[in-house]
Amino acid sequence: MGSQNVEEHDPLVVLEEALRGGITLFQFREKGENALTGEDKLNFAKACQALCKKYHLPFIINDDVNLAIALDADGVHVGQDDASANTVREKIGLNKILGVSTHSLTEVTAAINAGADYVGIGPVFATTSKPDANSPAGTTLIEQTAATYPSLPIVGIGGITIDNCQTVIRAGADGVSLISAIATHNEPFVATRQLLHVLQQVAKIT
Ligand code: TZP
Ligand code: MG
Repeated sequence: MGSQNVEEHDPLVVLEEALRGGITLFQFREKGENALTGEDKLNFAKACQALCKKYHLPFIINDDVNLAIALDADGVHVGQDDASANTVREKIGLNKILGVSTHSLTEVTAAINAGADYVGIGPVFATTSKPDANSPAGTTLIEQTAATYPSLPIVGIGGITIDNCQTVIRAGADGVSLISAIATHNEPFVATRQLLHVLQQVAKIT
């Protein structure tokens, strides 16, 4: 999430409610038309990181490897158009989390070879949070990846809600990554709690 994804609440309130509600990792993703830049972005990132520390949860940064290094963040997430996963792994070292967005089995294999700790696969469903997202891809690549690399952590992303998140886990994902289902909910704490409950139910039977 970034400040640009939030509608009615203060983004730090949304983040703290999500942390209290049970998210397991936060990715700082400040980008797009209304995103903060420069000093404002830096200060907002620091405030998000402090909240994640308070709840003892990983704080990772999307795209901005230099910011991740400057803040000693817990990791970095890169897409196919960002710095190459190999370069990022070299820069951040082996003790940080590296996540890579992938859209084909070839990209998944390359991410593994570059030292990715997990892959993001999506958009599974239609999303309004990423204007340049590919068209919805469903769960096929999640299924193929889980079958090919059973021990690789997979997160599904894109248009995931309380009503469709179970499909993503059943397809073989280990977790879901989502923005609007929490960030634009009028009660982010309640939204997170409910998502967690539904995900725990499906995890028991998969
Ligand atoms: N990458 C693929 S879809 C997406 C990103 C960053 C946006 C996810 O946001 P939402 O609101 O959960 O669809
Ligand atoms: Mg990116």
